[in-house]
Amino acid sequence: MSTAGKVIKCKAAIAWELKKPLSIEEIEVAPPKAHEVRIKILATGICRSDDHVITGAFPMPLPMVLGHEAAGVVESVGEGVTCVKPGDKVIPLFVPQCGKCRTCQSSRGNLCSSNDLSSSSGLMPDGTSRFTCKGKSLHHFIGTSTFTEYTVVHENAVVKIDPAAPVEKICLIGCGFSTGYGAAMQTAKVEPGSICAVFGLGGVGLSVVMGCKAAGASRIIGVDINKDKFPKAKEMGATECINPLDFKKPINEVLFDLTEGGVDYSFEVIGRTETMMAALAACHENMGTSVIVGVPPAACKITYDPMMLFTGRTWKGCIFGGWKSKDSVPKLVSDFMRKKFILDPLITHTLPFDKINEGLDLLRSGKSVRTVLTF
Ligand code: PAD
Ligand code: ZN
Ligand code: ZN
Repeated sequence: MSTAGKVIKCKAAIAWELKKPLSIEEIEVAPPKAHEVRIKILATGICRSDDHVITGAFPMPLPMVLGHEAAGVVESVGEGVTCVKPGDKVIPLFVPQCGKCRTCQSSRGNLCSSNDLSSSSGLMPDGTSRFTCKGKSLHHFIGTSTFTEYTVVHENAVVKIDPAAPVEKICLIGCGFSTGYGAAMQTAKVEPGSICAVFGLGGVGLSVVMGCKAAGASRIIGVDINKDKFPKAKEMGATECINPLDFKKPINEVLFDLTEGGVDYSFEVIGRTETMMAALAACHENMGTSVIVGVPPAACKITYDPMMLFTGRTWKGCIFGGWKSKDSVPKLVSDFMRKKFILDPLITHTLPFDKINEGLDLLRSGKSVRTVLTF
């Protein structure tokens, strides 16, 4: 019996309060309105950005259905949707691409003005929610919400991919992999022979390492306070790894000495102001570029000597690796299918959706790179 046009009752993980485990409950998912798409989620990764909402570092209105790195199949579409149809395999896009706004029209940017990262309303573009639980309305997370069996997204925030792609792997193209790989390839535009430093060797940091390697970097220095992350980083392309806790000197000075004057490209893939500053200071005073990838913690400011930039350093940031999402995600999936890159080493754990809190604990304890939840 078709579910199109009807409310679907299904399981979802709800963040009711800060710093509490997610609660798996039955929710109601309303049918998609005009220009919206209802998706059956098949696999979703757990990203540190989801946990940042739970800790309060990334403030969002609660209660909320988190999750933003997923793959699924279209269950039904609202009026006027032509980009996908029921049965299509898709990836939801937390950075949408409307094709009409100033950023979408420019060849340079990717942060479509219809995104809900900047506004953090927790609602669909029309200002309402499609989720309810026990009579209460639940918020959507950055236009995606994938910790649920069914979700509704705007048509600008979903793209069709190769039906043969394995969902439990390519879900990482929805965030972690693309964010890291793109930070190196798209945002920094790492050149062959460059020296790179990657601060933070989680799922996103390792994807930066992969991007630096693919771009032909000659040295890729991994920096992490958890040395258990080093073997995998080396497997993915890091030429050396260092632990700031092993040195008396600040880590930027260590990197400066190791590279005789600083790296060409540094990436902060942790989300801490101290390491953002250290990554900037670690790059060459004139030719170095530092990219902020880690989500800056709420209400934290950085004070720095403008001489750091005056001498010529470049400081940038990127969301979703700088990729225009609708244009790039299907291509990245095709590149994966053609074995241009691999995702297996990033996936350390696969768990059933019910074990989502176990997956979050694995991330917090540093034991996992990516946990993928299957439904
Ligand atoms: P993760 O927690 O798996 O990895 C972070 C790594 O940093 C871990 O290996 C830690 O051991 C390490 N670390 C922590 N503190 C320090 C320190 N002081 N010095 C050195 N290393 C340290 O997270 P992730 O890879 O899922 O995400 C990394 C960041 O990227 C996080 O802030 C997340 O919110 C952000 C992110 N940004 C985007 C974007 O679009 N910009 C997308 C996805 C994730
Ligand atoms: Zn993410
Ligand atoms: Zn746009």
